[in-house]
Amino acid sequence: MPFYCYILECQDGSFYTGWTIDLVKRLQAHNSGRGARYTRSHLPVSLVYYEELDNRADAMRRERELKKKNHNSKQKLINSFNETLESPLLKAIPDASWLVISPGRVNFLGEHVDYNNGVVLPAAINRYVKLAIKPHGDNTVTLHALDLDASVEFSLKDLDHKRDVRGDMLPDWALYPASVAWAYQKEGFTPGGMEAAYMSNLPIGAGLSSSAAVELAFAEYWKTIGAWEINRMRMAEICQYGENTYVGVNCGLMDQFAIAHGVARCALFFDTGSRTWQPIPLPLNTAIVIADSTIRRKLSASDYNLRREECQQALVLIQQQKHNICSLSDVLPKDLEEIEGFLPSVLMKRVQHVVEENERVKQACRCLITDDAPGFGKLMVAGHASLRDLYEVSLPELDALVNIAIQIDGCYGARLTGAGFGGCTVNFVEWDQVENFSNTLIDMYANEYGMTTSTYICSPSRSVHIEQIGE
Ligand code: NG1
Repeated sequence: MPFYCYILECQDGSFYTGWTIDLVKRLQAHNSGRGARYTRSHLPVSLVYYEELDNRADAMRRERELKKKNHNSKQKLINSFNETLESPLLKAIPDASWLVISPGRVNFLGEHVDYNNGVVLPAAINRYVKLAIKPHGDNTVTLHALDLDASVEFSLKDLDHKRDVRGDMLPDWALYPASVAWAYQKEGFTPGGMEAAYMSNLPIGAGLSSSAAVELAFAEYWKTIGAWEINRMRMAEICQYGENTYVGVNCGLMDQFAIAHGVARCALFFDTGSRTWQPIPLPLNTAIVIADSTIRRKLSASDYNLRREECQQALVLIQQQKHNICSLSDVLPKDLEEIEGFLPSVLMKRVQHVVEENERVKQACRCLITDDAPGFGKLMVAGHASLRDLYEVSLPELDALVNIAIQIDGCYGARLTGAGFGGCTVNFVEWDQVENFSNTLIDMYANEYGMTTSTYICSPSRSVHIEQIGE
C-alpha cells in the first residue's frame, strides 16, 4: 500500500502538510471540513504537492520534516514538483532571474457576453504558461517560444511597425508579448529589455486562453520589475487593450480578468460592466474536466468578430426604440417580446442568448452558494443549447462531446467553453467519478463518432504570479 506525504494550498495561500494512504479521500475530507482544524478554517484547499513513501513511518517522518520548512521552502518544493515546464525553460536561459506562472482559464457560464457588458463566471485553471526571464539593459526583447521551437528579437523603441530587429514582420505568436509592451508604453510606462523563454501545458487555440496567459505573464513581470502601481484590473485592461488594438483580436475582458484574479478552488463572478467581481467556491466533491475537440480555430479570422458586429447592430436598433438601453445587458428578459417585433430574426437570436445567458450566470452563482451542483450543471447544459441554437457558435463535434458527457454517471453538466467554432468543452463532474467519466467520454466519442478527444482534469488556480529564481 502506498503512503503519501502531501501539501495543500489553502484559500489564503498558506500551506498545510499531512500524510495519508488515500490522497483523493483525504482531500475530500479536508474540503468537507473533516480533515484538520487548520484546513477547516481555511477552506477550500487544493493539493499542490505529494511524495510517495514506502511505509507509514517514513510518511510521518517526511511530514514532520516538511512541517519544519518555511513557506518559501515549501513553495520551492512545489515549484520543483511542477518542474516539467521549468527545466526546459532554465536550460534555455540558465541565468534567468525571474519565473512567471500564468494560468489558463475556463469559463463555466457567461459566453459571448463580456463584450456586451454582461456577467461571466470563469476560473483560472491549474495549467499554465511559464515564462523565465533574464532582464538586461538594452531596449530589445529576445523571445524563445519553446513549444514552437521559434525565436525572435524586437526593439522596444519601435513597436508600432511590428517588425523584428532584422526588419521582418513579427510572427503571430510574438505579437502577444509585443502588444503588452506597446500597451504599457501607451499608458506612459517604460518596459525594459529582456531575454525570455516560455512554454505551456495549455493546449493552444483551444479556448483556454493561452494567449491571454502569455500576455498576463509579461504584464506581471514588467509591472513587478518597474514597481508600477497598477492594480490587477488595470493590468488586465491594459492587456486587453493591447490585444484589441495591436494584435487585432477584438476580445472582451473575461480572459485577462480571470488570469489576473484567479482564486484556488473558486469560480469568479465578474460583472464586465461595473468591473466588480467575487470569488465563489465550487461545491465540495466536484471536479472540472476539460475535453478537447482538437478542432482549432483562428480567432481573428473567425466569426467571432461577426458576432460582435451583430450585437452592435442589434444594440443600435434597440436604442432607436428604447432610449435607456446602453448595452445588450441592459435588456431585461421581459423586454424580449417587444424587441422581437422590430429586430431581424438573426439579431433577435443573438440578443436572446445574451439576455438569457446573463440570467443563467446569476442563477449559477446562487447554485454555487447553496452547493447545488446539479442545478449548476443544468444551467451549463442550457447555456450550451443557447450557444448552439441562438448564438450559433457550436460545431457537431462540440455538441457530440456534450451529448455524450451528460449521459455519463456523475456528470452534472457540460458545455462548450470559450468562443466556440472549435476548442474545448467544460464538464462539471462528481469528484469520485472523474476517472470513470474521463475514460468513458474518450471511449464513447471514439466509438460513436470515430473521433479522438483528450481530457484534462483541472481545478481552479490562483492568479498569475512571479517568483525570483534562487531567492
Ligand atoms: P476564447 O475562446 O477563450 O479565446 C473568446 C474571447 C473572450 C470571450 C469568449 C466568449 C478572445 C481572446 N477571447 O474567448 O473575451 O468573448 O470568446 O465568451 O477573443
